[in-house]
Amino acid sequence: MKFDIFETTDYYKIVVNKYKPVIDFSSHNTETKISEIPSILSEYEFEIKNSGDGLQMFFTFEISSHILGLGEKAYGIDRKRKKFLSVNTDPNGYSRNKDPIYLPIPFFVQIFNGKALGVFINYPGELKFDFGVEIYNKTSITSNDRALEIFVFKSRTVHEIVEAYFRLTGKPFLPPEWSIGHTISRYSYYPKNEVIKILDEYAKVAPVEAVYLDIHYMDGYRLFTWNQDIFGDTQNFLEQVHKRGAKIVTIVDPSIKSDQNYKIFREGLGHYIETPNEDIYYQKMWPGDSVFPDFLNLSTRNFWKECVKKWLSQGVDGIWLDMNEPTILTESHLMDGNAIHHLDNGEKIQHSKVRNSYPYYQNMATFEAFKELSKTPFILSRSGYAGIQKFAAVWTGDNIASWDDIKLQISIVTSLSISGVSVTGCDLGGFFGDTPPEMTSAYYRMALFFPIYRNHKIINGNDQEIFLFPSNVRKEIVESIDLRYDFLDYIYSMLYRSHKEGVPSVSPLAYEFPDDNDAYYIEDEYMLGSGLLYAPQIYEGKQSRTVYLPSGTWIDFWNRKIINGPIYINESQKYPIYIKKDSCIVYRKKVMVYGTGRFLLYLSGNEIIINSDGEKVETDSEIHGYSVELTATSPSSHSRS
Ligand code: MIG
Repeated sequence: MKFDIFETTDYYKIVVNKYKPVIDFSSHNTETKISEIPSILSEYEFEIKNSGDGLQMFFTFEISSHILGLGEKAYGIDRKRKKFLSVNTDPNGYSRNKDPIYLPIPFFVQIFNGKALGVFINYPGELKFDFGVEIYNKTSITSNDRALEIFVFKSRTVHEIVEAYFRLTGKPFLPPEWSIGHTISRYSYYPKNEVIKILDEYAKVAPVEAVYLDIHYMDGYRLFTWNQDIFGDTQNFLEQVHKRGAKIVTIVDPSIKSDQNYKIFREGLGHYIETPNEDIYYQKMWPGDSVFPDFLNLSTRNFWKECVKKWLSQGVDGIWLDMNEPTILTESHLMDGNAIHHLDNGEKIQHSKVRNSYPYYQNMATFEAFKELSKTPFILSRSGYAGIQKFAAVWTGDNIASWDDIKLQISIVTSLSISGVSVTGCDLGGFFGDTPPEMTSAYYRMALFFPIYRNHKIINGNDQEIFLFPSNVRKEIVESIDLRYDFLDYIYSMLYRSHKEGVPSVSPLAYEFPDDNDAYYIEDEYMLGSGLLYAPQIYEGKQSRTVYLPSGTWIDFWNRKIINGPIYINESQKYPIYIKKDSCIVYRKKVMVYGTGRFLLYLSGNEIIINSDGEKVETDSEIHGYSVELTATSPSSHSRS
């Protein structure tokens, strides 16, 4: 086994067998080569050995350890006593305990006895993670390849490790404000008059910031075309949508129809993934036989960028990148592992060794297209890899509507966020299945503080436009949407902070309270920023629930009652929201400071720093801040009118 170790102030990097990373995150860092084995590795009895054609790595795993991270997994937040596969995969719909799904991230934090170990395996081929399953007292990671690189973070606290991971793989992009409002989607809305009608109906009940157009808008599923019969006079269509204050986000797949008469196919020749015999690799996708841009290659990315620029120039506002694991329409959904990518240095490399980096590079090129047009980027991507947060928002794909899924989405979305992907959300209402109205309402309630808030449904599922719902449920959902808008400035501020400082937006309680064993069992509550805890009512037919508040002083947002944690309480409020002492939120455009501190916010297009008195410092913009007195009996509660 040959490996070299390098260090920076943030991490040790173990380069095995001279691995040249397909995504080089550390090239900008000043690293020093070291010859000693760092003590953190000895402490965890780190071991690496050959196993089959690949490698196996081991770390000690104590019985009371907890494991956070790994990106998008359809499991609870604590990954201990579980095995996971890191291969971008379209699972054909998923419910709890399906693995893998679309966006695994090979980064995890192991917490034990008040100390944390952070590990990131930078290798975009298949990896297996095993946290104490095959070997009771070991974390083990297996690859199919002998060359890869391992980052072990130097810090021993969860927050510092996650922040160092953000520094290494990149801070999240800042989404445009419209993208975090209420947005709607359907597989598929068409023709254009229907879209306009839906917007007009919605206008009577609730705000809609954007409509997502699914695959049927295209001409025979050819990328970057409109079906003229249903979206003819596109300029007029886009104008009408924009006049109604909404944006248009169009789906774009990676599959290009293999058709000599299709201009984009011809222009892209030379840029497609190949077979080992240097033929063009093709497979079935929506348009029939399709070819796939080789995004790992710079000239391919430039070709793609030009296509996206032309497309956006019409007035399209955002791009929705689906099927980019990449997925094809075969039984396994997986491309042939022997298909060939061409790297920029001329090297050829098998798909199986780079698969997970495919959506990363596709998103990079798409993002640059926005930038070159000086347009605020907005991409919603289904798949990705470590670092995807620099380019895109991510949604959790084809969930199957159920009461358990409503809870599961909290774990998935918050785990993505602490794995770097802070702009995330799930299909409200659930993608697969007929969702009863009150269940759709529970999705809206649960996701109240998720960065992305988009209603979406499969082609043969029930209609879930809320103006169609029975009046009692409609009222309930409108109430959730209104409440989200009351907090929208705070949600946006937390995304701004994530973008600026490289920290998660939403998180599981265990991220904020890693030394609290109980917190790892709490999967029906989440935090937004470090100051707001939300415990949604998500249990079928129940109006109350148990809420856990970890150690510290909490303020019930609705009645300003002070509650000292750790404590389990029974809560029957419709929207149980608690503010941690010494934090700051924004509600209905008011900045509210609870206790003391100094806080970074983003309001009306400006960065604002607030001091303890609720006064702005270091800014010119107008704000109406005040500090909230921390008394148990304050009469001036701000309950909803
Ligand atoms: O399932 O484009 O996850 O959101 O509506 C087939 C059609 C492909 C999967 C996406 C889903 C989208 C659908 N797509």
